Amino acid sequence: MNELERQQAAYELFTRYEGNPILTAKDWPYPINSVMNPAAVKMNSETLLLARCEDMRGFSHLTLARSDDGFTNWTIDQQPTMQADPHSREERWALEDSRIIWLEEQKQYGITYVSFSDGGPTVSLAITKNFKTFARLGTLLPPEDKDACLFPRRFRGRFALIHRPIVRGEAHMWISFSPDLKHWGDHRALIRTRPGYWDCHRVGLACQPVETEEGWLVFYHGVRNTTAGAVYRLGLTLLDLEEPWRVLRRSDEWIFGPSEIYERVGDVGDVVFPSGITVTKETDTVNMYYGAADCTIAVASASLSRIVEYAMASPEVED
Ligand code: BMA
Repeated sequence: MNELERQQAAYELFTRYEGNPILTAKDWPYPINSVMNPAAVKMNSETLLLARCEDMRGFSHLTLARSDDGFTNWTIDQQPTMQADPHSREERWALEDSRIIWLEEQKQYGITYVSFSDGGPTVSLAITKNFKTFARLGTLLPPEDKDACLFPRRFRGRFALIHRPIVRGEAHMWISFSPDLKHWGDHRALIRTRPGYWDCHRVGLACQPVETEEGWLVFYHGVRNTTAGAVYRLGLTLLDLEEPWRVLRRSDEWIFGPSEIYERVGDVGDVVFPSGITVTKETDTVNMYYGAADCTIAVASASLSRIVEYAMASPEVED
């Protein structure tokens, strides 16, 4: 692929579902202002979304929606599935933006989410087998931190976590390691903002990492601040399969950005915020779920092999 072919491929990777947005506040069984930024996973043959809902105080909680085909006929929990505990300093204000990964060793799903603590946003972990009962394991790292997800298994004996701390006012993606999912260290900057680019002001993990033969596909959101506000778009990286702290490839261009009216206009306009992806290897398809303009949830689909092909055609990253 030459550069122009690669840009064309980036533009064509994802196709929006014609029924977008698939979930809005009006679909909810109880009053909310908006719904956005869902974690996504397939359990048995069902698609589960753990959506962030903002109530009319401006506080968020997480609620589960399920569908057989991942596009229509959503069954939504009648009340919040995971609420912030107002008596806990750790999650005083809200629960936001979760990601889900299947933990192979624990044989449970690991849910990393933002808990808005007294001291600012931070990353917490809960585990569940069934999305009905949840064991909350507490915060993983100090504030200010967001956009986190575990990998499904250990690397050289240690679990790995991608997250996005704010350090010296800068928002880069980091990777940290733990022997027990509780004590974290060996923190390393993984993916940085790029001066001049569409992702020059902030980057953060989008969906949970996707394992392929070529490496881990890690989608991330990139932000550019403009005179009209921040624009949130999606980029792609490929991490080494055995050593995920090594970034092999990174897309030059964004691969998905706000263009439809429901992505451009809302509580926060010009935002696409993918946070969950489901993969069906038999049909070579992925469904990517995203918050649109901090108001609704939408979905776009792509061919997994074309994403990998595009990632392999993207520039190599120097250490
Ligand atoms: C980020 C997060 C997301 C939100 C996005 C756009 O910082 O707070 O939840 O969707 O901003 O407003």
